[in-house]
Amino acid sequence: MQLFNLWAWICFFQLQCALAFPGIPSVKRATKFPDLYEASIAELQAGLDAGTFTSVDLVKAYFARQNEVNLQGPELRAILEQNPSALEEAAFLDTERKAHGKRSILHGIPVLLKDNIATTASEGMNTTAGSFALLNSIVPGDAGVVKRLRKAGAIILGKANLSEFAHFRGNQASGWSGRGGQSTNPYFPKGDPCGSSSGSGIASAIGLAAVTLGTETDGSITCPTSNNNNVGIKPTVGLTSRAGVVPISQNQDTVGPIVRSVADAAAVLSIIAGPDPNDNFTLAQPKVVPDFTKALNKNALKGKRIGVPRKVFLNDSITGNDPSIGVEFEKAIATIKALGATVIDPADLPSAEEFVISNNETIVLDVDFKIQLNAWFASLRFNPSGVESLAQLIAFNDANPTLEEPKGFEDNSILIESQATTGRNSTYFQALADDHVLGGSGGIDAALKAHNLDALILPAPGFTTAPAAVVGYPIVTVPLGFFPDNVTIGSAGPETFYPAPGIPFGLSFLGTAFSEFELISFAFAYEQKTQTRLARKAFAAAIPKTQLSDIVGK
Ligand SMILES: *[C@@H]1O[C@H](CO)[C@@H](O)[C@H](O)[C@H]1NC(C)=O
Ligand SMILES: *[C@@H]1O[C@H](CO)[C@@H](O)[C@H](O)[C@H]1NC(C)=O
Ligand SMILES: *[C@@H]1O[C@H](CO)[C@@H](O)[C@H](O)[C@H]1NC(C)=O
Ligand SMILES: *[C@@H]1O[C@H](CO)[C@@H](O)[C@H](O)[C@H]1NC(C)=O
Ligand SMILES: *[C@@H]1O[C@H](CO)[C@@H](O)[C@H](O)[C@H]1NC(C)=O
Ligand SMILES: *[C@@H]1O[C@H](CO)[C@@H](O)[C@H](O)[C@H]1NC(C)=O
Ligand SMILES: CC(=O)N[C@H]1CO[C@H](CO)[C@@H](O)[C@@H]1O
Repeated sequence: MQLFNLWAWICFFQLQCALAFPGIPSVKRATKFPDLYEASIAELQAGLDAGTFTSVDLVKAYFARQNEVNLQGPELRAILEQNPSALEEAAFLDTERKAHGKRSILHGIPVLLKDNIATTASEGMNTTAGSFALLNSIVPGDAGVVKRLRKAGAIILGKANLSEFAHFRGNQASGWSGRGGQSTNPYFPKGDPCGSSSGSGIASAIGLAAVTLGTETDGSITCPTSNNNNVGIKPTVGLTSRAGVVPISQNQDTVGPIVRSVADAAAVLSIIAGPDPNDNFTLAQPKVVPDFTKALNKNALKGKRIGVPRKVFLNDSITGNDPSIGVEFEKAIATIKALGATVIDPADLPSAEEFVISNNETIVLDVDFKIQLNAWFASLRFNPSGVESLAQLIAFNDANPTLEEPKGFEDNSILIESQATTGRNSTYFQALADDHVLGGSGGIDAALKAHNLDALILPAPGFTTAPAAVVGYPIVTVPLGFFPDNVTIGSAGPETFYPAPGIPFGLSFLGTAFSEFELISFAFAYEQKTQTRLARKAFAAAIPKTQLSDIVGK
């Protein structure tokens, strides 16, 4: 026994003994280098602190994993750019860690950003929202959330593909951009990754980065989280800064993490949340940013009251959801009861039926997008495409069909609809006020109040993001299940399929403004009990093979 322990201990520090003692060290090797498919921030941080590997090793490993699957093999097209300065940034942060210890739990951790989140041009990456009209443009500087990440010692690993302009371009398949092409799901060949934070969702799913960030206006964090077996947080509008994010609407846009566990999501949100003078909505948040990692309590659902807003949102003939989603959702209700919660079912939103017909959201987004995108173009130091306005963007797309309107991806209808708007007039303000009632006092808040609830739950697919979207409320999404092998394969665009066997779907926890702490705690309790993410892996070709053992010391 003693001998075994001794060798195990030595082998912990010496890779070579994998060869000398093949039986014993295999276990220890696994302990030494976390599997990057699943590795948590805490595991990576432990290895970095112990000196088992460095951030330089991590960046090399993630780049290699990206190269394996991005444009070859399954051609997932999740990554638009690798940060040419990432290795240098990693080396600097490794040296700093050795000399002074770590700045935060994100020190030396590689983070992938959706390509609508700005990074200073001198670092060598573009910020384009996937569009050639913004290629080589010079942004004024880092986005507010990127400033926070850098201050915390995170490494910006690269930019992720997305639905172009965060899916505010036209009737297009999810996950497509002119620059990146069609990104696809790692759980089914040519499966729909959903969007618009498609590349972030794909990359998180199979460990192409330690952490990813996405943005949501209505569904764009929740849906790629759901389709790719991830955990995502769509924060309350105004909790995370949108300064330096290619906009759709100040009333609905929000930035949040897409990662593999609730613990990682809580850690990342704790760092990116907070006020930013460049985004006045963030000045209205509660004075102290909570430490969301304190919400990670396995017993959090005990004694809580959770509502099921069944009307409309769980009606498959309205949502178009495959019945297999409902089957897994009913099991989730049972689990939540078993975890000690009282489930109120139904706990309907009074406004539920309005969401099927209301045009208020479209009015608000169309008006905001034109104003804010024109401001984005005006803010650029330089834009070689010459595009300076939404009108010119439409003209650019039409003039460059090979780049921006290839077969099956020609549509610009949302851009055109937005261009036709004439500013924030009384119709706009009425629609915005109506939205706040539909989502809030006549929607989510009404249901919470009527039944004295702590949160609501819904399957992530469907249009369950709409009530929270229009009022700016938070959503936390965790893995719920996978489409069964006999599901009827559907089409999601010219090149993608949905549903399809093995494609994951999520469970969403919803609440009122700034209820992230509670939602995270409920999601954690459910995640720890079910561990659904671990039940199924990506298809074989979509699982990158490079591990830290291929990099460290090589
Ligand atoms: C943008 O990408 C191009 C390659 O397509 C690269 O040459 C250029 O340096 C990048 N621009 C910025 C501002 O990072
Ligand atoms: C923030 O500023 C914008 C633009 O000046 C304005 O439209 C908006 O009402 C302000 N919002 C808040 C919450 O102060
Ligand atoms: C579901 O929606 C359909 C179509 O609107 C409606 O006819 C049906 O009554 C709804 N089902 C329930 C249970 O509400
Ligand atoms: C906006 O919402 C209100 C309240 O539900 C509704 O009465 C109105 O018809 C909606 N507006 C549009 C244009 O759909
Ligand atoms: C406000 O502008 C929209 C176009 O953006 C137009 O359809 C609507 O009629 C305008 N409302 C008023 C009251 O002028
Ligand atoms: C798939 O199998 C399940 C369970 O065996 C069954 O209930 C369901 O109807 C089947 N679905 C289809 C589309 O055949
Ligand atoms: C890092 C990477 O693989 N980038 C690629 C993303 O997709 C575009 C368009 O296909 C390629 O040009 C990049 O090389």
